[in-house]
Amino acid sequence: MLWKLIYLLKVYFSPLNVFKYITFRATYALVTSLLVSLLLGPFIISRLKRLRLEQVIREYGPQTHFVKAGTPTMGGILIILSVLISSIIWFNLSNPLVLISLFTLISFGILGFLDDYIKVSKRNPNGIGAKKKFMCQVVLAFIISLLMVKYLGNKATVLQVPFFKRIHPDLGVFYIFFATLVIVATSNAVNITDGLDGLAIVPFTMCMGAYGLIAYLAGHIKFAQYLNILYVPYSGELAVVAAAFVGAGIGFLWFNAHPADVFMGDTGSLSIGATLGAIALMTKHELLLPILGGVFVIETVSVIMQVLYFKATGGKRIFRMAPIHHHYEQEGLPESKIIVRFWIVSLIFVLIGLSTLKIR
Ligand code: 57M
Repeated sequence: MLWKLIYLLKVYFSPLNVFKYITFRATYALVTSLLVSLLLGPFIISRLKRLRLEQVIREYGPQTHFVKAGTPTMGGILIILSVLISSIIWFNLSNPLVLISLFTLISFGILGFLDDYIKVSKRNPNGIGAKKKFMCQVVLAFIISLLMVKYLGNKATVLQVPFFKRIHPDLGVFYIFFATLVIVATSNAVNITDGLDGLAIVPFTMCMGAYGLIAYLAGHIKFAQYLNILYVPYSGELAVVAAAFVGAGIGFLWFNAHPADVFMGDTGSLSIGATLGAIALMTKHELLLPILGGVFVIETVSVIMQVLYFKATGGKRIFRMAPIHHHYEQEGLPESKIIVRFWIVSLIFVLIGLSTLKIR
């Protein structure tokens, strides 16, 4: 928001006119959140250590994880703070879609923080409890979905289908439930994926970068017409929001890269996942999320397959351990190799997803 004050000074210094451009503010929102996360990181990590907010490792997990015991968790605080500081300077806080994004980040961040805090401070691996956490996610996502329908206007309940420019199903009142499902599913998919150093933050950052580009195009009537995508008024400002997340994601990776100095915790995974789902919905490209976020889909499906097969066969497993990143660990692959290969797969999914903007 501070950018508006600087912009007003353009009467005295005309180059300040550049502050009104989304591309300019997105660039500096990314730079700001990146620098803030790099500067705040060591301080936050030292505070998490001093407060003994450290990860407890499950005994039945991969042996290679035992050395991780004591790694500070709840590092998602760093991601959230970096985005919020960048938002004060560069976001258009009078834009309802921007405010919905921030409400999603903060509300799911508080939920994740409470879960982490109980797990770590009370040494209770159940946290606030899976059922209670899920219900809170559903209630928050439902509220966020109601806000979206209110501010996205008459196109709110319309879906765009990748590859098919003329198919625009309108879900009507059912859109609220669909949107709630997208937000909860994305939040939990990122949460499940966050099981190796950097494994969740890089695909998330790639997806956010893609949605930043999509938001810019969908919010620009000429680009929207050229690409035959729905023009979503005011969604262009979500490009600045997405850019801030990209910067915060890269900054967090500086500390979460293998061997990680900090884990994001549910504080991070639930909040960034929910916000990714919300931005996918607000740019009206929610059906692109399973393609762009292909790694999150693979991770989640591997768990569903494992649990269903385990129950159906009375104890047999498809994978040596789910989610699938643990399967490769049990196969003997080094963690760093698994992580980088998942990043490469994520990049392929993002490029395929973005190509659908043209192939339609
Ligand atoms: C989220 N949490 C990590 C860290 C991170 C149903 C089942 C799939 C649930 C799943 C589960 O518990 N998921 C919870 C994954 C945990 O990471 C913490 O959690 C936060 C994210 N929410 O920020 O604070 C562990 O992951 C490792 N880690 C890193 N680097 C990172 O940057 O190494 C995390 C971030 C950390 C650390 O070791 O402790 C997690 O894995 O729990 N359960 C599982 O994923 C378990 N799978 C399992 O039980 N499979 C079963 C059935 C149920 C499918 C099977 O295959 O038969 C595995 N995870 C672990 N141990 N840790 C296996 C057992």
